[in-house]
Amino acid sequence: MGGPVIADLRTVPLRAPLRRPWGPDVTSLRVVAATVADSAGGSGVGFSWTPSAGASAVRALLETDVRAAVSGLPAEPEPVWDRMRAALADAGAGGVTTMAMAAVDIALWDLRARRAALPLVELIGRRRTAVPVYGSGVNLHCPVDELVEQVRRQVDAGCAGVKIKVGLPDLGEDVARVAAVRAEVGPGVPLMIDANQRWDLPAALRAVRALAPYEPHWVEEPLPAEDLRAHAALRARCAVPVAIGENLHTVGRFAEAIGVGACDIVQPNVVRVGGITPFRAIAGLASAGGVGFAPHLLPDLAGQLAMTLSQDTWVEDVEDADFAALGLLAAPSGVRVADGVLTAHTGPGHGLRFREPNPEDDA
Ligand code: SMN
Ligand code: MG
Repeated sequence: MGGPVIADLRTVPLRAPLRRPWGPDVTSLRVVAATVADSAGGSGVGFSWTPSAGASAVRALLETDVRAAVSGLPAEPEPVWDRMRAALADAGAGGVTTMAMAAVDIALWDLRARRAALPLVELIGRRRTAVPVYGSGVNLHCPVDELVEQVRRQVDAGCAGVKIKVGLPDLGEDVARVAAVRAEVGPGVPLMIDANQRWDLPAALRAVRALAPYEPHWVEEPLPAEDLRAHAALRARCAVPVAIGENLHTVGRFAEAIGVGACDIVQPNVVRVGGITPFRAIAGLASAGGVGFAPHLLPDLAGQLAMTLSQDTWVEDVEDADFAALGLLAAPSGVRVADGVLTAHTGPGHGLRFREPNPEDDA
């Protein structure tokens, strides 16, 4: 007799308005919550997530191809992940496919931990009691005084570092903003700059040279994410560490990025890469390849996983954008950010239970 098999997959769309919009076109975040039930009466909760495109496509994939592919399989994340990858291959190796796969993978890890009556962190193996948090913001559109106020709040709250957006059309304006933030936080606080792919190689070289005097801890996504060679060329010609990964979608692409020397730090997003199973594989690659590891967003889950990794890391916290602050949870998860560190004392599983949907969620 084998173990329990997957008996049911249900999905629910949720929409969370942002108290501080991330831009004119990003006023709410979308989550697709998924519940996987097994043949032994167990269940687990997973989710997909996106700030803009993809939620409807992800839900459609889950409701059609993914459900058909996983029904009746052993309710274990690793074999199910392989099966999902094969079943979705014609739709592409990563992107909406991995975003959909993540919902099932996360649900199966939750289910495994609940079956064992253990918090997910304990099931995987806790290596630390807390992880530091850095303050982040989607703030390229914010006037400089608001930007400075934001990083001040974050430093006052104990954040271990701060990250701001750069990549304005006028490099002089970027320099003035980074200078103002560095002056506000002082020399000792790690200050990261994130260009969200806005430069080409000559522009990145110019910008990084102009911003280097403010000692950025890293420059994030200086170039189009798919151009790993250009990142390697930039790294060869500038001293500021390069961080990429929020727009890489597969373990293979992370291996390639590390292999060609595209970055100093990798930043997988646990949803975009396909869930906990590949996220942990990428952490292993980073560790073996001697590059840093800093999860992209989703501190509610990435923070729990960070506690189980061999390498030290920190997690990214955007003001008002954790699941509790977004009003997405039915009950407190046990994940908490206070005094600049994230702690997790959840019940069995990852502790994330989503609220019921309402009519606005489907709009
Ligand atoms: C970012 C990307 C996507 C959504 C929010 C924020 C940003 C980051 O690039 O690194 O935080
Ligand atoms: Mg980024």
